[in-house]
Amino acid sequence: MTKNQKLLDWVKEWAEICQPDNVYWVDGSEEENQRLLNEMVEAGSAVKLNEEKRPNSYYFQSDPSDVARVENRTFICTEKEEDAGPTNNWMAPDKMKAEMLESYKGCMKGRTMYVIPFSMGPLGSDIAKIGVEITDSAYVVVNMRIMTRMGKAVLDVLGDGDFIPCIHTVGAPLEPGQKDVKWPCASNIDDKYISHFPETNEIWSFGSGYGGNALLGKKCLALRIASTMANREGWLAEHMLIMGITNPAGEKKYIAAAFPSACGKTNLAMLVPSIPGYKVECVGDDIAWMKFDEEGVLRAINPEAGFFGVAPDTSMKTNPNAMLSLNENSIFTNTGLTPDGDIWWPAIGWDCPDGTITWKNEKYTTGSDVQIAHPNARFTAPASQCPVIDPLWEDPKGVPISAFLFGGRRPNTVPLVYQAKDWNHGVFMGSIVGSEVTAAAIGLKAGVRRDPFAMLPFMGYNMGDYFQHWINIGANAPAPEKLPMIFNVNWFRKSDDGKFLWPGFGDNIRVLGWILDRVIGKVDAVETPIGFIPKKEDINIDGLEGQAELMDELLEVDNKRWLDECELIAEHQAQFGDAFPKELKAEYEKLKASLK
Ligand code: OXD
Ligand code: MN
Repeated sequence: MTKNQKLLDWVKEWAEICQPDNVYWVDGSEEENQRLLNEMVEAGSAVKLNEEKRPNSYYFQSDPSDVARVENRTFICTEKEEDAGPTNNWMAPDKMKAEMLESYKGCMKGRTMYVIPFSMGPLGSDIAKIGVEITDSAYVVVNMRIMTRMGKAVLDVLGDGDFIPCIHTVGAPLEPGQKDVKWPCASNIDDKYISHFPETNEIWSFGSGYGGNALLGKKCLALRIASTMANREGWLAEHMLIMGITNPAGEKKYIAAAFPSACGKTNLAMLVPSIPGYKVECVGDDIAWMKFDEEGVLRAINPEAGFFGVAPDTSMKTNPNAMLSLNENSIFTNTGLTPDGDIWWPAIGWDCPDGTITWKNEKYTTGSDVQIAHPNARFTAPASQCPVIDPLWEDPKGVPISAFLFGGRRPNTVPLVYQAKDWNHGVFMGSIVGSEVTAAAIGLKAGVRRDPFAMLPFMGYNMGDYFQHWINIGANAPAPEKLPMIFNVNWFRKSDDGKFLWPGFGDNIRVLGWILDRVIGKVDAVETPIGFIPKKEDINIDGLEGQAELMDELLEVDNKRWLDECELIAEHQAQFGDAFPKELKAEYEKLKASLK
């Protein structure tokens, strides 16, 4: 086990509070994994999938009240409210802890308390961080085994060093003799809490067993807590994919890209290029931690070890490499379960078999009107199974980043691609990332939902201070000429009659190819008020029928529309008050002036 006294004391303290029937230290072995999975199958909370079709894979259905991250119950608890900023739910740490401790008392009665030591990042990397999650969910244990490096090896690396304590419970104690349900959780939304204490690096989660609410290494540690550590220590913890791109001349560069949820980040991270000669390799699909090395190069690691991807719409057409990653050793949650023991979701690429069991455990008969998979149904798959995983994806030094990409879903105004004029301008571009939403989709006013740097749900501190942190990273860069170039892309621009102007998916390599050419210094670009856009002839559209006629509209920068956009940007900036960096205000003024 461990001789780490802080860890031993902490586990003892929480065992006394939560009162589990027993405490079990997870070793991370395959034997242990099989035992836990078998126990869940026997208890009726998991189904083993057909061994011939999907070896060593398991199926789960959550409680219908516990299906996604609960943003309205996610809290940043700092002494001063302004340190959480205007975009987070805030509560004072003492008040939150007092309230939650009442709930934690006896919350694991009748259950096992699992202690999971885990590393975010390759074991021993000096960018990696060690956490320990206490949980009463075996589902969490088997998912953490895919998503992180976990178990005994982590304790060996930890020694008597420091760790980030993460407490999780499903919040459903069992009375003596009480039979467990398939997916225990707190049934009332107000009883769920996902609380972060960035000043003391602690995570307390109560009441949910699903995804980012429960697998605490991911959004809670690797983004919310890590973003505050990165701010203090001068590095970057970002909601970004990392990919390597090789061009036909054999030149390879790595880029990191941030997009709000539902913009195809996992698809882009492992894209299959539609034009010959290019190669894409995936380092990570969700999170990037980045630090300067001794030469002043910004290097990135993927802190995760697996993909926790949205299943619906994933298919051999939209993302063959994701589909191939989940052929075996995977976990599926809230998809459909077919009569022959496999999984199904909408747009998977074949018809749903008659008799499929839905995520709500109903039976589907052909033509019936039931929801087969929840829209946020997920697969958990080892990254090592991705056919295009990058050879350096576990390199403890990380990979050198040459470019950052931002983007969102913008049916108008924003061109297919444009490049920032310099670092601060690029930070400005990141700060205005957003996607168009329809009123129906989220029950709010239709318009652009700003999601700066795609970090809105994942910020551990004041977003205005975060913008300043990005400005400072540029200002203090050890070798400014080696800073990544910054780009914005928009795959989703539409014509006035509502048709997409760009094919997307594998054809996005055509835009990435231009970005690579800019990074290498192969092509010039056209300066516009918003930044540099490609010369039309520099984007390869060979073989795309009818595309040539669309390029002017796709790359158009309409000053009038951008002046309207400036009004919206001003509204967005106003919420940050004094925390808003003067450098970004200056970028805004420059943009406005150049549009007139
Ligand atoms: C995710 C998200 O689950 O960004 O990765 O919502
Ligand atoms: Mn994400």
